[in-house]
Amino acid sequence: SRHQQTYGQRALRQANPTAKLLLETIERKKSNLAVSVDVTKSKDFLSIIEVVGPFVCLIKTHIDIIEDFEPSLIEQLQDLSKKHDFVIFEDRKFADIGNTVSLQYSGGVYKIASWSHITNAHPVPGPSVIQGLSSVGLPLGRGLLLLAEMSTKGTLARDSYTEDAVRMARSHRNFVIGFIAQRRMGGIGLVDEGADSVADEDFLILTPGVGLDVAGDAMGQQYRSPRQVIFDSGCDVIIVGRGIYGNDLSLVDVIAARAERYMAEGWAAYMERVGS
Ligand code: 5FU
Repeated sequence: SRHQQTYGQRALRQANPTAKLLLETIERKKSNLAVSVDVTKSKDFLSIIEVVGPFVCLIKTHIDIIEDFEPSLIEQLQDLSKKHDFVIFEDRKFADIGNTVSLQYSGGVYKIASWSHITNAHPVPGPSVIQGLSSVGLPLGRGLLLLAEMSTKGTLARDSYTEDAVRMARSHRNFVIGFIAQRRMGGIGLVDEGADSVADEDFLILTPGVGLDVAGDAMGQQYRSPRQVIFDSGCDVIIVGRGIYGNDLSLVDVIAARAERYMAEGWAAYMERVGS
């Protein structure tokens, strides 16, 4: 089945340029690791990306938590993306009417669409959230992930909500490249409508809530291991934040070593999955 194909084989079949870029980057760097850089100072943000850059396929940002944000930070992020060959994902979680999200995505202080290859949206408003974002992002070749599931305790994104997210994505396959989710979905499997077109769809599954040393945090986060995520659940990319940058941002060698460890575990689980 699809999830036993290699990332490189899957890249060849993707029509969306961002989905293709991510799969090609994973294959080239032999890394299915994304690092979530959730720090509040530009200096720390850049120094963490500089040290983990060689080990990642993707850097995930929350640009609105940076206290000393200036537009030049985006140029530096883009320079690092070229230098280290990674894709950029602003984890904005849009969730409003189409007109509002199109303005939030294109404008304001951050102008997310101008620099972030990938962003994401909650399905809660219905298909109009995709239409609004797509009006901005599709002409730029961007890709969207729908939040079909979350990693948090007590999440409401489950059962029929998750199935409807898959149906929404299916109707917008030119722009929706996959899901934030805890397991493989789309294609044959969850919400299999039986159509031929379903058999050849290939959504990317990016999965947060990954950690090797602790089970969760004090605010509802829940962690699983790279092997549980990639091998057991058939996801494509592990997203790791505090498990890599830790709580002492000055320990750059330790941060690099942790990134290397998660990269190795994520890749070993993938090799096991594709049977090589
Ligand atoms: F959609 C989600 C989700 O379901 N869980 C998450 O943890 C997003 N996240 C993000 O992944 C969250 O906003 C953080 O940026 C990151 C996880 O960070 P951690 O430090 O690895 O817990």
